[in-house]
Amino acid sequence: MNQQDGGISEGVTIVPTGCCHDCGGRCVLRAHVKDGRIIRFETDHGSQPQIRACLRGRAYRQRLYSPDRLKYPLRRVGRRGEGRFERVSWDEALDEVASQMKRIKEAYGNSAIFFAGGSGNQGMLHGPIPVGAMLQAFGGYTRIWGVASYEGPLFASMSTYGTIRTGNSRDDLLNSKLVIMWGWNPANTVWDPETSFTLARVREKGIRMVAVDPRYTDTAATFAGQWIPIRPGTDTAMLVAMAYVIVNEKLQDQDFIDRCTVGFESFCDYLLGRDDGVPKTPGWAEAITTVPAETIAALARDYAASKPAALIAGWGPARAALGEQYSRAANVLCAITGNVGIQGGYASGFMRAYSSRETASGTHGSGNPVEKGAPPRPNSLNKLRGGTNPSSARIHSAKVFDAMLKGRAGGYPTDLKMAYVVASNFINQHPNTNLGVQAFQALEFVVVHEQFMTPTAKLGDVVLPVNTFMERSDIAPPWLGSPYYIYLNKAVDSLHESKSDLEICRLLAPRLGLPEGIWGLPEEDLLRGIAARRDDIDDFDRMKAEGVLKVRLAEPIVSFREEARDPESHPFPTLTGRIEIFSEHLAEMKHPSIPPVPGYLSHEEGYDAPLAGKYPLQLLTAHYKTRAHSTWHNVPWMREIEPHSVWINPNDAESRRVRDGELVDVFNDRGRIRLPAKVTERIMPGVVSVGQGAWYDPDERGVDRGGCANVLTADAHSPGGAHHMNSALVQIEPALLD
Ligand SMILES: Nc1nc2c(c(=O)[nH]1)N[C@H]1C(S)=C(S)[C@@H](COP(=O)(O)OP(=O)(O)OC[C@H]3O[C@@H](n4cnc5c(=O)[nH]c(N)nc54)[C@H](O)[C@@H]3O)O[C@H]1N2
Ligand SMILES: Nc1nc2c(c(=O)[nH]1)N[C@H]1C(S)=C(S)[C@@H](COP(=O)(O)OP(=O)(O)OC[C@H]3O[C@@H](n4cnc5c(=O)[nH]c(N)nc54)[C@H](O)[C@@H]3O)O[C@H]1N2
Ligand code: SF4
Ligand SMILES: [Mo]
Repeated sequence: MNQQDGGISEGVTIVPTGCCHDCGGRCVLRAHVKDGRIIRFETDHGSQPQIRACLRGRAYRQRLYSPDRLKYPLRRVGRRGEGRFERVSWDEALDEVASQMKRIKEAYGNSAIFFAGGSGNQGMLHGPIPVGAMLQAFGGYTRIWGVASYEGPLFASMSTYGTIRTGNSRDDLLNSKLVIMWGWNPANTVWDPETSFTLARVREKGIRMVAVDPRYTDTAATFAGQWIPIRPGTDTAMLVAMAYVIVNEKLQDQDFIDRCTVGFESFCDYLLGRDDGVPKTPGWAEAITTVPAETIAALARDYAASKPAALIAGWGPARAALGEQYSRAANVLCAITGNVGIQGGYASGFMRAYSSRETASGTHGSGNPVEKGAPPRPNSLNKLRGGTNPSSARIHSAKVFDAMLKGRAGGYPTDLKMAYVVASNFINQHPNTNLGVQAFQALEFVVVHEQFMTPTAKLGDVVLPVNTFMERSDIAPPWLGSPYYIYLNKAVDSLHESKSDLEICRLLAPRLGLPEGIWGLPEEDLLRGIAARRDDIDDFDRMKAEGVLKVRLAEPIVSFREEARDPESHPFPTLTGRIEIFSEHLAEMKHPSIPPVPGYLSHEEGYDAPLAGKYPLQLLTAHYKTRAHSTWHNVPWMREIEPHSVWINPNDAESRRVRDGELVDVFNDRGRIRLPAKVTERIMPGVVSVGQGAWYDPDERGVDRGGCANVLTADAHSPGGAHHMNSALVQIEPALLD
């Protein structure tokens, strides 16, 4: 492993490690360590596909060695949230946490403990994983359903295809004749490290690429030959109108439809307006989407004629009111053109391509005692294996704040009394941040494991300093589904008094009266155990030495290859064994917002809602180039590259006297944020965008000077679980000088 490399510089050891925040990647870093300090990073320059780190990973020294790292355990003094803390010893801090946990368990039962395990660390050993196991051994906890990232696409993928494994190997895009990147911006969001490189090759090969996005993204600018701006929240209308053109002009793949799908006729009834009298023509969609009817019809014809073609429906448009409908409609368009199960085609869906199989059950299991015996919640896909856990003991992540405030009286499964926060900037990253502050204020106890004093840590009663992945060892699987693992060798000792989440559990478990269990074992033994349960990690020592294991596949992945060829012998994993354009399972839900065939519906914060009279701008809260969520927010190099701002079209700016670079207020009934305006043609009129993840920082009047997007987003979700983070109506005005 730690090879000495005299060619680099005297006394430097190169440690193969990596980066594994929740950023769309998981990349190789090779740390040059001298005298116990990392002096520079390199990345993968080995065999293709290379797992090359992005700008954020390369800047990791500024995060690791930041003067703002939490250095020792802290205990709140003064009001919760005031931000005043005193330094305490680890013993004092852990005794306090253990005694509060025992008290709360005794008084209210385990379901009163809310576990906010976030996405900050994506390694398989550290972060929330050991804490979840500890809480489970302690008698259980309440947790969320409704993952902000993808609950809509997941619901759609499961209900259409019965699985989340719907992707093809990334380089299969080179076999496509047309690539439609719908609400998908991997030039910023990575979506596995080889994606941008592949898109560059696709472009070089002369394959036509189209971007459909209200913003002229870096992806559109770099790769696409055509940008189609579309009004947010209306994509379903355009997809449905494309299907109308295809069916009307008989461009569908009828053979594929007959062999592999159910419900095409019902879908045609909807398209042709047989049930509601409204044919879903391009003209109908133009009025809704602002996309010219000719553009819609041309893209439909092009997509149907350019077989194989890849329609990649990103998750951003699905992180919105009725996001499930958009994802379902995209899946159905892929299916009716027969682009499923073939090279160069794409099924869309959830889009995981590769995933290893666990050969034995993990140590952490899914036996949370609090969920035992709870019936499935309404609208869950409880008849399908592999969807979101349908337990009605869980609380949707958009409603946790409301649940904390109202409890059982508000119809929630329990009364929450404490939050155990690990690797999550919960307040900042969940909708309606101002409500979140109130909710956290109402709890009896809050403990936070963190690396920095985030807006959430500030609400802690006890804050425990955690080390980073440079200071411990771990294994990380890919973000979405490329075939590789990275092994993160510990590069330097833990800084200050910080410890890993695992070490914290090791010290806390005995205080909670729990046996040593897994926490007593050395890190490497645990990692060997994790690796041994994977059928594709055949050489642990080599992976550890090289810092990466690239799984060689016998052939590139094309999801549903067998199913599409011979659905009789290889049924799709749905209830009918076919792709479900019409879903009986959805029909049984009898929910007006879950039609059994996908369809366009308006909603309470749509462009045409009454509220738009007061708040006429549609807010997008896209994932930001220089941060992974709120992580890296406080890294100076990242701030320099792209300062935080609100994107606004010159038309909208002019009518509001907003000037480029000047401070503006973005507001609605939920709150007000203040940040500089970026006046740009790169966003369509009527739409503004605030990258998610900037740190909430309210002044004495409650104006958030940090520019946290979630001050403005609604704590709401669609019946299938989609978050509404891209469906907030707002207004903008120049900030008052003060
Ligand atoms: N740099 C960076 N990369 C990341 C992350 C990060 O925080 N920072 N986070 C990672 C994680 S955890 C996730 S889940 C993924 C998320 O990946 P995505 O969900 O794909 O990312 P977003 O940026 O939210 O959305 C993608 C695009 O959708 C567009 N969009 C939003 N609403 C609409 C709409 O109504 N219609 C259309 N057509 N387009 C719309 C946005 O303008 C944006 O360009 O990203 C991952 N990658
Ligand atoms: N408006 C809006 N909000 C969004 C989104 C959106 O598109 N729009 N996207 C959503 C999505 S897709 C996601 S996934 C969520 C992500 O939301 P979060 O999971 O809250 O992600 P982060 O904001 O990155 O916060 C992670 C925290 O973990 C800490 N951390 C890192 N490593 C460790 C570790 O090893 N141990 C511990 N204890 N802490 C660690 C970091 O310092 C950081 O503060 O945000 C969601 N929020
Ligand atoms: S932030 Fe993500 S994409 Fe960038 S280096 Fe780290 S793991 Fe890779
Ligand atoms: Mo996410």
